[in-house]
Amino acid sequence: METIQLNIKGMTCNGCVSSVNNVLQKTPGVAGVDVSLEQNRATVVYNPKQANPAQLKAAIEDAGYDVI
Ligand SMILES: [Cu+2]
Repeated sequence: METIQLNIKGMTCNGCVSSVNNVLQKTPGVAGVDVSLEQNRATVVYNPKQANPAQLKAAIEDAGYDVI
């Protein structure tokens, strides 16, 4: 397992946090997600054999947020 922190732009409320949480948890290979509204950050634990940072970033962007 690997852990990555992604800085996210565009989250304004707990609904946004839930959206980001959901898309990340639906991504194959993701084992754990923690999204912080205060820090505008998602911490993701993933299996590098099944997921990669580009896929995680794409999932967040597809949900309507920017990864910076
Ligand atoms: Cu929101």
